Amino acid sequence: SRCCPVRQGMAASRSVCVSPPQQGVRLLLSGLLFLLLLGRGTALSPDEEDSPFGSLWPLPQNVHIESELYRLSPATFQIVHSPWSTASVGCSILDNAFRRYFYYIFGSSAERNQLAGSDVEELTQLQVTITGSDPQCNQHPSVTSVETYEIVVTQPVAVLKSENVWGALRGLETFSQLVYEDQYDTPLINKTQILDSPRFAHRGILLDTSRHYLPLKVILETLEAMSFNKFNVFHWHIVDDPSFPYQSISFPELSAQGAYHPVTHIYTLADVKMVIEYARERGIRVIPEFDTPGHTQSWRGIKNLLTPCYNGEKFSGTFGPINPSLNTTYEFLNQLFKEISLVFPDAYVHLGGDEVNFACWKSNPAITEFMQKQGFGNDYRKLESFYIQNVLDIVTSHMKGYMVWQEVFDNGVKIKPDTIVEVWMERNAKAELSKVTLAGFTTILAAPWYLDYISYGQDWQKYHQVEPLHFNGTAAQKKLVIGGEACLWGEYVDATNLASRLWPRASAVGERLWSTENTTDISDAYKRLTKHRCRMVRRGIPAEPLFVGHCDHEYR
Ligand code: CP6
Repeated sequence: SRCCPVRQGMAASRSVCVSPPQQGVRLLLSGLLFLLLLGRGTALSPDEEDSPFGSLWPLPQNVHIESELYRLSPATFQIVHSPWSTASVGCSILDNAFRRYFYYIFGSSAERNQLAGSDVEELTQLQVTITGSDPQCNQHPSVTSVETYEIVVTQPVAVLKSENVWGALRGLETFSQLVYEDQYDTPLINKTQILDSPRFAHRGILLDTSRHYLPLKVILETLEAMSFNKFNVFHWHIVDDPSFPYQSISFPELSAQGAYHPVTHIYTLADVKMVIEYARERGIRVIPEFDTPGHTQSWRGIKNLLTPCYNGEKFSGTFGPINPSLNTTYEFLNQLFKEISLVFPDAYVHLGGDEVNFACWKSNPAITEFMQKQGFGNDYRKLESFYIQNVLDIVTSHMKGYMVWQEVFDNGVKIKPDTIVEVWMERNAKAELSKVTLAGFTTILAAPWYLDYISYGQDWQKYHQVEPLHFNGTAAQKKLVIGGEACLWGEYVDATNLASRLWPRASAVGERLWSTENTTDISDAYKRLTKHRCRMVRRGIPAEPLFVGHCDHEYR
């Protein structure tokens, strides 16, 4: 059956607050509504398959949907700055978002005649009010950005209020999700009140552009899809062993020798700036990861940077992690991170530090000698710590904060108190969260959300059911968990399958990180996510299906 006012109207027939009602009450109410709708001459029966929350995803923290309906006409509807807003035309981040969301709300139906619904009152405007003295139109989002917003949909104008542009962007997405179409394609919206803010401040997606080069278009599409799911961090695992696509200004030989192709498979400064601006316009931070000292095989363009590995007495012909024993290593890293600090505006860079293989370091006589001189004995973790501490000092000197993978903490490296430790190992992840937060570090969780791991069936449910704060710790410890990331490592992903592998499975992570802890009704989530997935498809993201079925838009 097609999307019609009965389905959503039924769903919205009562005041809906965040916990779904009892089945009995629900049946009674839908029965009553059925009669009511029959009275209005609508011939379709109520459909139990809709969520009371329609297609909202992630579920806002406080939602109140009423039965009263308004229609929207693409010919007259406007998204505008309210006269009381501290922002106005010229705040390009909002002007552009208004245009984008107008298009998402009406799509191609903007051309069509609106035949039906003349008995329904019209909603003519969405007025957006920024209340803060600084709307932050020209700023970049940060970990402390306020994303709270409030929506009141009532006749004749709807109002969206937020302190600054970041909340407004989230609210525009939610508003667009409230609009649906009846059987005559008339856009409708229920009388609604929403007060919403994220549960976690850091809601990230990791893309890996080293295992496969991802064309700019794919990255931008991902950022767009992230905004549909209220993600706010793009963790750009930009380089790794297989390739080095970042074109450095200071060290062009890195991509010249390390990229899959020195011209076509690189990200130029202009490309990087475009990614950052496209992300900013959607309230998304870009955190680049330059993973060292391991995962650096592609950095071969720099002479004497990687450790030569030995076979007994002689050079084996292969190279290992970055050589931590040479001064030239740190001179190079200082130059590189100076550039990175200027190119990427976010307050944080990710320094990796994961999976360092000590075998090559162990084989190299010069490293052995350095170990003796430093008094490290046989403990290569001390050598790793020495290296990482140098890198941390370099990055600090360029006024950046840093994120690291959990091994850096596990190996006892001295890290600044505001370091963010990313927990990625599935085994003992809860114990790790306890340990990291007990030591007072801020942390984000990635371990349960490795989306490159695929299996038969609806694994999104497993991602949705994760509770990031279910670990042993005090309230103060739990406060240190600022969010999480869905990781899409690139071994088996390129432009051909990225979108369908990521969406809507990452949407489950998006809801876990945005909505309340008790947003756990999996059958309600299924209904909303099915529609949300169809909406992503309609908006051009080839998100894979959850299960058998069809999308309403397939008929149009
Ligand atoms: N690449 C880098 C990877 C992984 C990590 N770092 C990884 C390891 C194990 C799994 C998934 C990904 N491919 N640089 C670890 C953070 Cl299961």
